[in-house]
Amino acid sequence: MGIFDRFKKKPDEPAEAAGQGSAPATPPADNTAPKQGWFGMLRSALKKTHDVLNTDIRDLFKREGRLVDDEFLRELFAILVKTDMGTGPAARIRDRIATDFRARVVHMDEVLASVKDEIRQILQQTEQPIQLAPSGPTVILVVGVNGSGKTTSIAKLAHMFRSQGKKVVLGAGDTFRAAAVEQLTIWADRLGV
Ligand SMILES: Nc1nc2c(ncn2[C@@H]2O[C@H](COP(=O)(O)OP(=O)(O)OP(=O)(O)O)[C@@H](O)[C@H]2O)c(=O)[nH]1
Ligand SMILES: [Mg+2]
Repeated sequence: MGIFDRFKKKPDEPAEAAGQGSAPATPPADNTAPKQGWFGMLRSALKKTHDVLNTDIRDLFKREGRLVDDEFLRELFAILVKTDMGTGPAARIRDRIATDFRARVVHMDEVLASVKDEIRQILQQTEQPIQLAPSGPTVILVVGVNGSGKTTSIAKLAHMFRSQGKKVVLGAGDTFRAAAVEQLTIWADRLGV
């Protein structure tokens, strides 16, 4: 089965717990990969966003369409915030829908096309290079809501810095979180940090 075939599998397959206190992200071991697989884990992590966008946004609409007014925009904003995308992107999408459709009766497909287009634009923001300290160690503090990919991103950064010949030290910031240290230790072992 190819990588993309995995994404095509039906979403109602058994999935690990997602969202709050997400399943710890660990690198895929050569012969000991968990049954669900690496891409299954990614799919599980995005399940909450996927479900909210697919269900709650659809519930906003009536079969005959819905007037885009302040109430609609308020409801849309609340649904978008629930996906954990952050209030900034949620406000951007709400404002885009207001610009495109305010005072019109719309159907879901029209609105979804604009939502998707705006999300694509948000994801295409210009990258900001990491500023390293001119001398001595650089400290990078990674913060984010539960399950948003902090530890995975830390592992990616560690890998990148290591491949540039830099030395990396990993430290768990929230040692009260279940398995915080163990999870980092597994990544560090795999990365040779
Ligand atoms: N689709 C997708 N999934 C990701 C990405 N980064 C991480 N994940 C998945 O999201 C889930 C959570 O990732 P973590 O790196 O553990 O997130 P975290 O922010 O450290 O989670 P907590 O420590 O529980 O708050 C894991 O299943 C990861 O495999 C990404 O860039 N894309
Ligand atoms: Mg983490």
